[in-house]
Amino acid sequence: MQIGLWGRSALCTALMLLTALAPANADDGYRLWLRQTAPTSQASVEIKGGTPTLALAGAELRDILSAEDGTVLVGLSSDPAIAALGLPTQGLGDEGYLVRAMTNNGRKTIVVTANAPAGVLYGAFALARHKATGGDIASVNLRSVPGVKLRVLNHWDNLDGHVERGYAGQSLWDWWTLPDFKDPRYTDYARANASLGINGTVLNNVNAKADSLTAPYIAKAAALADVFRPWGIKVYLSARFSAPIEIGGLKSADPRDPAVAAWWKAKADEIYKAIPDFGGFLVKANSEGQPGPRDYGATHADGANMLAAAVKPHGGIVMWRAFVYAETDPEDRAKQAYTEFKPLDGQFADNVLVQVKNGAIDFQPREPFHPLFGAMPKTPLMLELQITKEYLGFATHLAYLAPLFEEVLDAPTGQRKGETVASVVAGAAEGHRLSGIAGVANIGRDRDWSGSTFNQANWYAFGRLAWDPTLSSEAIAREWTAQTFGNDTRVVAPVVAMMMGSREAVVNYTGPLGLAHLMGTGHHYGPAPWVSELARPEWNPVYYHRADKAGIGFDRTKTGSNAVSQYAPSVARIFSDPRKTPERDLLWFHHVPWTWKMASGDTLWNTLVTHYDRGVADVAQMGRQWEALKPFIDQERFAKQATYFDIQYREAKWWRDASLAYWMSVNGLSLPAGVAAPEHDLAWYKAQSFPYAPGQGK
Ligand code: GCW
Repeated sequence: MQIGLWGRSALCTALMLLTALAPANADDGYRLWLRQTAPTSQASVEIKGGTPTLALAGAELRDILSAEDGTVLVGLSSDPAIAALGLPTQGLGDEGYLVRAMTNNGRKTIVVTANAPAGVLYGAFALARHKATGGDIASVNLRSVPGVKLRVLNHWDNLDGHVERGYAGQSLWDWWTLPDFKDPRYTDYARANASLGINGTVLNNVNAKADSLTAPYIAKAAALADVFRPWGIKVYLSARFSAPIEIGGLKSADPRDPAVAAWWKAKADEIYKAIPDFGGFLVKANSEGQPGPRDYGATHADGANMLAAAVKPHGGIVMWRAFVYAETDPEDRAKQAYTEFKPLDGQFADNVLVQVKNGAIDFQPREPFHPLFGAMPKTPLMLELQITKEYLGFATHLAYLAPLFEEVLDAPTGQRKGETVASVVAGAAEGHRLSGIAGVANIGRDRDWSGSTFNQANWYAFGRLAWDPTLSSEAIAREWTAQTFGNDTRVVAPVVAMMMGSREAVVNYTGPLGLAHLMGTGHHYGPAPWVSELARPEWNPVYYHRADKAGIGFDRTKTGSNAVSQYAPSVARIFSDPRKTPERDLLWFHHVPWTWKMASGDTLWNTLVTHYDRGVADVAQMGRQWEALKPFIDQERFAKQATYFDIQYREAKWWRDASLAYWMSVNGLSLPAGVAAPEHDLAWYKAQSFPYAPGQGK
């Protein structure tokens, strides 16, 4: 369309007017939790040393500290000016930091220091967080060392831009315009991660294409690595195990074949030429149709070690996933990873980590901790968490995941005295050199990065817990809220309360009391506990809940699959006994009658109904709490979230109604007096279909 001169200026005036009328506090969420506005008078920041990372640290501090805060001294602990101060920098390692206010030559000074540049950057962000959460600058004294070495995002991003289980738009990586165009968002992404201490990112989906390992894609990954490097972030790639066949022209990918090993070695050399600090490979092998060493009768250790040898000369590592369940194995799916991997303990090369999901099935709203934690003491186990909400309401539902992460980290393994999943993962319990936590990212091209403001909190919480697995989910919620919505207790207290109850609400309306895997086929959106006709038994929700006229739940005790025997005896004893098993996990481990008496004295059936109702009521309550916050939240983020609560309420009710309609069709029971009947009959719920639901695998 042609716009004439007059038309254009009228349009400009109209636009200017519109801008002037728009609420001054509109906010699209792009800035995440990094929202501090520059001070009117900047502090004097002295950077000792010339690395790009130190310069970034200095720039962050200039943006947040004002002249009254004094002089800021930024640099490595080895710098003579800083060494002369005699600060306790021993034990900070490569990434820990020290931030301290002191008087130096009679001048008020804040020192931000570490043994290596990345630590200084983390110190700068820690100071920013301290300030934004109301901390005093004049007396600041912060010291922290990360509890876990590899703090890595896993992007399930395909090369065509589709993100598997992604609910925040297309992939952030525009592979087509890389390596030439380095979208400024790549820098903003790196900065956000660095602010949390995330130090690695796996760029492509674990359901990998071999193309990622071809020369053009290595060049693209190298361009991203160049952007991320100054922010302390290493790039990793998911490797397709059959790549030697697909792009190498070999006949086999057998890890014991010297030609295959030589191909990977040459490939690693090629990658390291382009990306000298390349982190290494992540591998999903022999799982859900992916190729792997088992195709050749070799073990997972054979496969991992062959790749580990290829990256070892360059200091690289291999993250080998334990998420396996065979297409032909009739064993309880919850047992298969342990069965396969436990015997391999001690056989992995010293630059391999085995990456284990938090629970034994698949990122359900609640799962007991994975029995492999504590059971492979000779192998560093990397914890894999899912930040994207595949099973917790996609982009729209508010489900703050830190309580879920915390629940697994705090779980005692029972294997050794005082040992928890966190201490296994941190490597401390078993004395490992390597340690790691991975999070399946919830980041995409959506303007607000994660599909909703509250989803940003899950990215944030992942990063904070990966740095310090002992942090409490509530403390993290508080600091995130203060930085995201402003440090006003009238906002922080109610928002934190909403967040803290939100995951349990999702558990209650989707699968209370240990139920799991009841979602729709393929897209995983919405309830479908009735599904029973899929080819493999463990694809069907009925496999997981085992509801019949008499009762409900999966018997994983001696009388059933005996999955409980994979836990340490002290833990197994608890899970074997339905009276000792925490009620939240009851139906995960036990098949019990509908009339089973719960601790409250009420029946299982009535209790189940109460949980569904509580889940829906909690969502309604969150919606009301949010409404009350309207005066304090900018219009744009407020309105989007208010709509999302409407969606969540509708869907929570749908989960409850569909589930109850189905359970009643199985048990023939009626609802307790006063409980609302499902809105539709079961046939209606079964008839719903969602062909274009986002995030599906393809
Ligand atoms: O959670 C399931 C997902 C798959 C995913 C798989 C995995 C990347 O539904 O989409 O594939 O787990 O973790 O490998």
